[in-house]
Amino acid sequence: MVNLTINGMPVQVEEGTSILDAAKKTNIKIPTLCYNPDLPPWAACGICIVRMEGSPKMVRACTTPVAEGMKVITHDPEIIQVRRTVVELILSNHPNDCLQCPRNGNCELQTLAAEFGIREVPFQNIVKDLKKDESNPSIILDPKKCVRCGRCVKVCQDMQNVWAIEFLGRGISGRIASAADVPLGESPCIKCGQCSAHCPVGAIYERDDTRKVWAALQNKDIHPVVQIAPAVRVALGEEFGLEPGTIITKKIYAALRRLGFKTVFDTNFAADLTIMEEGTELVKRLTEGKGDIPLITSCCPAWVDYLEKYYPEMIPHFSTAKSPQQMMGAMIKAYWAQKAGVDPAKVFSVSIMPCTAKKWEIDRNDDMKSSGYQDVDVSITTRELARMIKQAGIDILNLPDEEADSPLGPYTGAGTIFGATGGVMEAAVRTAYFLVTKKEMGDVNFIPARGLQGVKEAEVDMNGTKIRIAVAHQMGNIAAVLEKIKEAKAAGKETPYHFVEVMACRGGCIAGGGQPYGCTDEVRSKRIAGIYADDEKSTYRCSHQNPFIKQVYDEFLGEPNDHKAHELLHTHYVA
Ligand code: HC1
Ligand code: SF4
Repeated sequence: MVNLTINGMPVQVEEGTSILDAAKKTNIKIPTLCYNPDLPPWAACGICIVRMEGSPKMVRACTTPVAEGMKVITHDPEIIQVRRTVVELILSNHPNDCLQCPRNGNCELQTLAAEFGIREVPFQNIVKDLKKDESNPSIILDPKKCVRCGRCVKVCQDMQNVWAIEFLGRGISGRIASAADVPLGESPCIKCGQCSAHCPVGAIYERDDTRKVWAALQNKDIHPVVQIAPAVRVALGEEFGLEPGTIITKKIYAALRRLGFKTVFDTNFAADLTIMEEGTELVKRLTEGKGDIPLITSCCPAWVDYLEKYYPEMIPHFSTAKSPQQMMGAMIKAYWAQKAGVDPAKVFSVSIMPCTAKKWEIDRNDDMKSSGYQDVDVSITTRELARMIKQAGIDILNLPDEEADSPLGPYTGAGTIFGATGGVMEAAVRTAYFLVTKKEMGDVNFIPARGLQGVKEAEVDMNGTKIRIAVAHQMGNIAAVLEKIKEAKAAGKETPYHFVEVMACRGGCIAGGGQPYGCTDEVRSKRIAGIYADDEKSTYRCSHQNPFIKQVYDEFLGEPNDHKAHELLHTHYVA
């Protein structure tokens, strides 16, 4: 341990701790802009400067480790003036059009300017004439607003291992651009939105589709139907001042009705449906030798895009089951509309997702029109829904609890846990165990699949049938798992896994690119805890136990993986 003082206060921290983190321990916040707890610090912005007692020299708190006997001063008039000048210099290259900016109200630069009390900038305002790139279906790049903090590039290259964006040029003429400066829509971008979730300003943000939704809600000829994804319920509350992980599912249902949706369904129900289809597919591949082992999950669209682009030879391993979003879309127009006597041509189907890639998925290929119509018309993120609720003046936290509509609403705990890394695996194990053994699992908690470790491995014993599984999240962690599978195959060895779950974002969908800003591992853990709390209190915790799942198979689909289910609920992939 290292002993030092910060502003005269003694503090003891582990060796290697940065001054920035040590200060946090004494409840001192040193301002930052380029720093983000998900990423290693790289001292790009210079706002976090501090000095040692009695020394005129200033050092950057994010990259300077503590040392025994250090006497750190984090705030004095000169330090504050230097920080203010750094902010002023950034503002001198910034459009400063806060009122029209998508980050108005939650921009880290705006907050710094407010905290430093900047009233005028003593430097000439020179903003480069750079064009907005709107070629990507999920995210928009506005290089004019870039503050050159480098977070998005680090996220895309280091966390996600995609390398779709980079810095072009140096210093003041540096700018963020897609790799090789092609339009972002033509780049290798997988639409995960992690760059937008980590950008401190409005330089990269989600495409806003709320106007399409408002238009549908105002059209009297249209029947607007909505579904909400598992991870939305434990994060939307943050936009209204609640702690991460607070579950407000029933208030979201109520708010959606007040926005004008006539029917409110829950993607969790479709997650149960996915488990019936994917679990059956797994058991068939294992017991009938139909298809490649391991089976790999395919409900995360950014992951689908990644595999199609980078590992096309692995496509036969993908589950053909559509994602829950798309299964719900198909079921709404092909099944529910008929049952409810609503013309499917007049149904407008909206999904609320934690994810920006879902905007791309709704149009991924013609399988997304399996009902004969566009199965999901618009997908909006949690952040977009929060804005709609605020625009409508809905006091969501004081709404009465309401239920989702039947039969595509009621869900099991297995459906909810899809939102956390390892959740699809755990939900599949609960049902696969039943399909293989014809018995219910005693304790359905499958702990080895849980937690934030990048790759999790385990073995499940299903009455003597041993199934090896792997769970990977955060795209940069995936290659190792895929390479292990490929190596074993090439060497003619036994497969290292039978079933693999992959989610593109760290922590799974709870930390998707469309979730409320400010996601750290602490926030991820709280949201995950919310997901498992929802699971624990569910009446049913296994997808096959959902009475409404049984109903849709009896009334409409037949058996899992049968002809009708294949037509509506499965898809294909292309290299
Ligand atoms: Fe997800 Fe899924 S879990 S992909 O993270 O399989 O987005 O929440 O809706 O479709 O259910 C996202 C979440 C989501 C799908 C489900
Ligand atoms: Fe990279 Fe994901 Fe952003 Fe695309 S959306 S540029 S893949 S971080």
